[in-house]
Amino acid sequence: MENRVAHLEKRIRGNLERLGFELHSFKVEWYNAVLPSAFHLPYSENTLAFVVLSIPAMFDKAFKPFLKNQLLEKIHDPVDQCVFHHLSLVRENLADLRVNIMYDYEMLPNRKPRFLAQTAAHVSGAAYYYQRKDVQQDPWGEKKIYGVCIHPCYGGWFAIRALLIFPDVEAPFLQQNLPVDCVRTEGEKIELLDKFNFHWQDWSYRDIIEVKEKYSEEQKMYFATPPAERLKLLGLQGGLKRNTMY
Ligand code: B12
Repeated sequence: MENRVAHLEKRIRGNLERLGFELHSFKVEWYNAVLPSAFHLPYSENTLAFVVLSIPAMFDKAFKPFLKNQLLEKIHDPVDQCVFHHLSLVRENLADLRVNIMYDYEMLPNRKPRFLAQTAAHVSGAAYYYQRKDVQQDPWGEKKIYGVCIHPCYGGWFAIRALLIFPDVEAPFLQQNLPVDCVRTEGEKIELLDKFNFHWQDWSYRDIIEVKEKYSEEQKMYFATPPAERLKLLGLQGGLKRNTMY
């Protein structure tokens, strides 16, 4: 059983890591344990799952080649289409196994997200999810404060793209790795949540820790450009409707 999981993980990593994606395994039990039932993933507790992140290299290694080779559907976001394309290839490569893929942008009929990306990143050990309750002396009063994940190598320069769930694979032995609490002090945690909530457009929350690599000027320019102009920026035609900045 352990070998089967290790082998599976190696196969998926082989497909995704060279494209600027990161993969972190977890058990459904860990995710469901911190959420109310309305958000539970409907699988047994030992079910094996992976959270897929894109790191700064994804833009050059996966996205730009994808744009050159594919016919884009204009109504969908090109980065989402690129991620969808590569995860569909993973599915094809695993034709012998059932895999359910959930994307960060998918909503349920009740308008809740299909999965909570930040909770998945935290419980898998990929990136610490800093929330208002991590701060003792809360300065925000009545304001609504959204939480944010920080990756130990890439700070805020990454995105949480998808979950891969293997309904037929049980991983009772999987050991949970706790995420690195890299934003150490109370003051830095407050600064992080302030920046993410009130100044997210200036990118500064992403640099709350020293990072190994961040988005290139070109990648930042792409995400900062209104959707209708984005393809032109990369020398391609056409306008876009969905505006992601991940
Ligand atoms: C809806 C949404 C928004 C909405 C609302 C935000 C929100 N957090 O509710 C809006 C439009 C405002 C928004 C904005 C942004 N967003 Co947004 N958004 C989402 C989305 C699709 C769903 C989030 C959601 O609805 N959460 C529901 C709430 C209830 O969840 P929650 O607050 O985490 O509460 C749960 C936890 O606290 C948990 N819990 C309880 N106890 C414990 C204990 C532990 C240990 C843990 C782990 C969990 C846990 O239980 C709660 C539920 O009951 C996610 C992608 C996804 N699928 O998750 C991206 C996402 C959160 N957004 C993201 C980003 C980057 C942004 C923006 C910067 C940029 C942009 N272009 O949109 C802005 C910044 C915020 C701002 N200042 O406005 C990133 C964050 C990445 C990161 N590093 O954390 C995400 C993950 C998308 C991604 N693909 O990477 N967003």
